[in-house]
Amino acid sequence: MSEADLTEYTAVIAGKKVPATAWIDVLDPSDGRPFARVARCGAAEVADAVDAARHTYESAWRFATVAERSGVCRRIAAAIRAERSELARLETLDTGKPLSQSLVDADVAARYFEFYAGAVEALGGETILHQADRFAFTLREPYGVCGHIIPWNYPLQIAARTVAPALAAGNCCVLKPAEDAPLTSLRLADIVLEAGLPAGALNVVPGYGEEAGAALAAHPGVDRLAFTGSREIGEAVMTAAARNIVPVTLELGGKSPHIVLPDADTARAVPLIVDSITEHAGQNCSAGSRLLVHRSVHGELVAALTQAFRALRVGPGIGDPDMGPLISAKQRDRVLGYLAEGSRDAVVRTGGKAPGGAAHARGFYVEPTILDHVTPEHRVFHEEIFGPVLCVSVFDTLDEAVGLAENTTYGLAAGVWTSDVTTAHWLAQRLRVGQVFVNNYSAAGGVELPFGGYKRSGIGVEKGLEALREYTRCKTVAIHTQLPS
Ligand code: TXE
Repeated sequence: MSEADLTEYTAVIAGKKVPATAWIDVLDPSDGRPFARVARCGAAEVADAVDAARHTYESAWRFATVAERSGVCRRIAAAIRAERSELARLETLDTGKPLSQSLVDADVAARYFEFYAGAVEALGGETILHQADRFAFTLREPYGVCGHIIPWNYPLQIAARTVAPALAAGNCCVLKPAEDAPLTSLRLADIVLEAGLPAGALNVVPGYGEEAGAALAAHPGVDRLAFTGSREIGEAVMTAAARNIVPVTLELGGKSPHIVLPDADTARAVPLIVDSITEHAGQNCSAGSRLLVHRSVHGELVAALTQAFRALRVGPGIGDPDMGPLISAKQRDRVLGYLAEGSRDAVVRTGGKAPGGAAHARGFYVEPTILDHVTPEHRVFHEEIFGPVLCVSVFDTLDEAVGLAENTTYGLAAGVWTSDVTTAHWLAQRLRVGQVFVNNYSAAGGVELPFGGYKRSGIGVEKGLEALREYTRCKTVAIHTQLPS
């Protein structure tokens, strides 16, 4: 495809498409070929976007009534639903994920706007009656301008997850999508305008992280930051936030375990464990990437999982296989590096390499892989591989299971598989993770469920009512109520 044939996507600032001065090619992960190009924004465009957000905040959005904000969010949700197929197709071309997963992403994105449309209608402060001569109450006020830096794995879902509560709460936003998958964020910028959001309330500036991303994180006009991505860049964003003394939400991934006890319903567990590590080829912050299994069911469970992994159809996302390619050559090579090391340290039950054959020759594919008998000495036990790689470890006692689960700096999610209710509660309380799923595992599902990491998985909470509160600040007003005597 020549440059002239590539569809072009430009930044959206103050409701207008901004002519680009430089471009980034957008590759189709299923064959590595460019199919579009996107504006390479830098500090100047970010500054314009922050100014636009500030202007709309001060002149319009902060004075919009709750009914107006809620109404716009509902119309955005309806517009996303109306464009569900086209958004999903774009998401699949951009990220490589199977089409049916992208359709779910579009539905979840719509749900975020719907949920926060309703939630903001019920948002209020509290009254604090602490003295007879004083009436005090709290107001929940928007921050003003919020900066959102998002990754490439679930662009549409994560854009909506972070922007919907911010807008509903009365903030204006500058969104920096990942250079590897920016297209649905830019389409979202059009959709919100068509749905009646004031121009400048959501500005989208695509570009490289070290250019547009760093400029947004450091901009003194940003009142609050939200970042989803790698731990290293999370640290950089938090440092930038510290310099401007602004709050930041960080969602930095995980190494989430499934803990399978002898009394688990393994027939129920198998497909959900498979799904949790192969959905979007394991490029999911809350992927169930470790399996901690009781010795008595280890052989049976690993055999069933191996069979299920081998049956997965891997191919271009647009054909809706079970699993698509990884996002980029960089990510594929990173995962293959872990596999080379992991296959020396552990036992490869299935997978372990890039698939051969012409069908997968140009795309960024990795075989769904099970590494068995992984122990805490191995790097693959601790580090986020971000690929379709399940690392299996064996335990004998519950304390040992908790010890293994805790033996990582991450703490995002965990799956617990048991038919004993006391054990389930005991583990749910004991594990230092932000979400515990008992006899199910669906971290993405449920926009209503708060989601935030313990330990180095991040700070702050996304999703649910908690996230709406996080996009508002608390002001206390105290009124003297003593009549003059
Ligand atoms: O992430 P980056 P990468 C993890 C996962 C993956 C690894 C690397 O383990 O293998 O991170 O992925 C922007 N200032 N996760 O390199 O670089 C960047 O443009 C400001 C977990 O793609 O952190 C993009 O928009 N921003 C994860 C976003 O940060 C910067 C999802 C994320 O990119 C920047 C993705 C800078 N200096 C990766 N540099 C999750 N938690 O779901 C980059 N960015």
